[in-house]
Amino acid sequence: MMQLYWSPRSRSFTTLWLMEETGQPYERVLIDISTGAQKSPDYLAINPMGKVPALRDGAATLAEAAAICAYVAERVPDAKLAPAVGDPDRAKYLQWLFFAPSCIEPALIQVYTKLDVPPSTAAWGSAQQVFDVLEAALAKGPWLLGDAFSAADIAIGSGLNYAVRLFKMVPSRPAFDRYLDACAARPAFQRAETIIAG
Ligand SMILES: N[C@@H](CCC(=O)N[C@@H](CS)C(=O)NCC(=O)O)C(=O)O
Repeated sequence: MMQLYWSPRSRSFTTLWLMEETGQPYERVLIDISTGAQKSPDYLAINPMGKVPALRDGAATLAEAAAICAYVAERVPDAKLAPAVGDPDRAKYLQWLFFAPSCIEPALIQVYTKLDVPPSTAAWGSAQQVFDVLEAALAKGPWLLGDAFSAADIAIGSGLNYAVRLFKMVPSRPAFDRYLDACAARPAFQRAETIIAG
């Protein structure tokens, strides 16, 4: 059984939602970041960044929420969380999966710190551009890949929910509201919300 290392009220939410979507049993291992448990030698051996979430699957361990999304989507193919290799939709699936940590995360840090970086230098362009591009991608819906929900929606939906609804760092837009309502209506999302509350 896979083990998910997590902490309440943290970015572990993405991976809790993911594991709940698989419908498979998994074990939650509490690493309470308010106690510093994430800096213990045992945990640093799993994630040298000393951050949650992380995952153990037998002899394999990995960290980084988006990587865990990719890993679990492949590990539990019956959950249909990723287009198969060779399916043209897999291209956009990978693009949006990487967009979450590569563009949404730094865009939010930019909003938070008011960091002034030329858009041509910043890997994410600008926060404005990131959310404009996301709005266009979500215009049709219901999901990033159209009718098929995927692990990319878990990575992007978690980030957007954090930015728009939990921390109100980014003003909502009609496409964001529709998408976040659809995410929040998923039973797995709701179970993850209960777990993350601690
Ligand atoms: N890049 C990581 C970020 C994980 C992260 O920022 N985790 C925070 C909680 S939200 C953490 O563990 N902080 C504790 C610390 O740094 O001591 C991911 O996407 O999984």
